[in-house]
Amino acid sequence: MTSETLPLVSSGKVREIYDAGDDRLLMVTSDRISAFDVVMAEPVPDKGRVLTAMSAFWFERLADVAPSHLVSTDLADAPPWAQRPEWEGRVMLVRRCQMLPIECIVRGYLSGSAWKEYRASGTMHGTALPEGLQESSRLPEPVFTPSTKAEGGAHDENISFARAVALVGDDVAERARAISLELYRRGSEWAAERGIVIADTKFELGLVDGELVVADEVLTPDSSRFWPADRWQPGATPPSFDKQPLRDHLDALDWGKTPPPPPLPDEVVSATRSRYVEAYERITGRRFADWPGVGSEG
Ligand code: Q0N
Repeated sequence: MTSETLPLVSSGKVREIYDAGDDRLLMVTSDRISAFDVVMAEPVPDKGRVLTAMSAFWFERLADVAPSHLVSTDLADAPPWAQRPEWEGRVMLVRRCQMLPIECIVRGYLSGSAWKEYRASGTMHGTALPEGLQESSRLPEPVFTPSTKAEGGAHDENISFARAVALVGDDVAERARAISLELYRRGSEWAAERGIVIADTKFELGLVDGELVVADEVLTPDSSRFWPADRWQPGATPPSFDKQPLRDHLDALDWGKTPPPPPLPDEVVSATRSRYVEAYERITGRRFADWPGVGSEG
């Protein structure tokens, strides 16, 4: 089967999803990287494997909080048309679920759009926060701040919990919030003990036979803000654990942050790759070299 006839279901900035039959999907995570919402021309080698391996680690580790959509990361379990050596280590065979039409965001620190809102009005997601917080301050407790997908590439739109209830129902909304908060609590505590602050994160949940399952990717640098714990301090913007070499490079250029992206020097690509691998090894305690496909030139 040629690429034109692969059963593509969706193609995103960094990931393709294929219909694997039998109520299964095959998610293939690429090595593409974006900065300031623009996808760079050069891939970051092994980034797709790092994201896949890290999600698989969390799905397993957090399975007692909620079941996940993950069936297998073994390429041998994928359909015959998927047996491409370059996909080794970056595929997830998953259960097809009915995705909730909300993004389940949890924030533990005041950053990004939440910091901008607080600075302007003393609130986060419309709710008052204590006075005196600074950029990057740790919140008194993690907060569930759901959003919906905006149309046509616009940014996501914050929604109230009441609006989430209207979209998915009382019971599902409450379970989604409880699961999201617990995943964040457990994951961020684990990561913090290993020198990585997870400032905030986005979960995508779905339903299978009436049961909520964790879909998409989980607690990766692409779905979360990762900060080096030793660089965190209230009142400053910590560097991104994974993308800072890339951002520093782009900031030094006179680039308008609109396509086309500037070409990336090898050193920037290589430094960025190292940060992803380091995040994986710190969080999992496993050697990335042991993950399928690593070093196989795929
Ligand atoms: C799915 N995406 C892209 C929401 C979707 N396990 C699943 N079952 C059914 N559908 C999907 C999954 C997964 N994972 C995921 N598309 C379909 C991810 N997001 C993008 C943003 O909007």
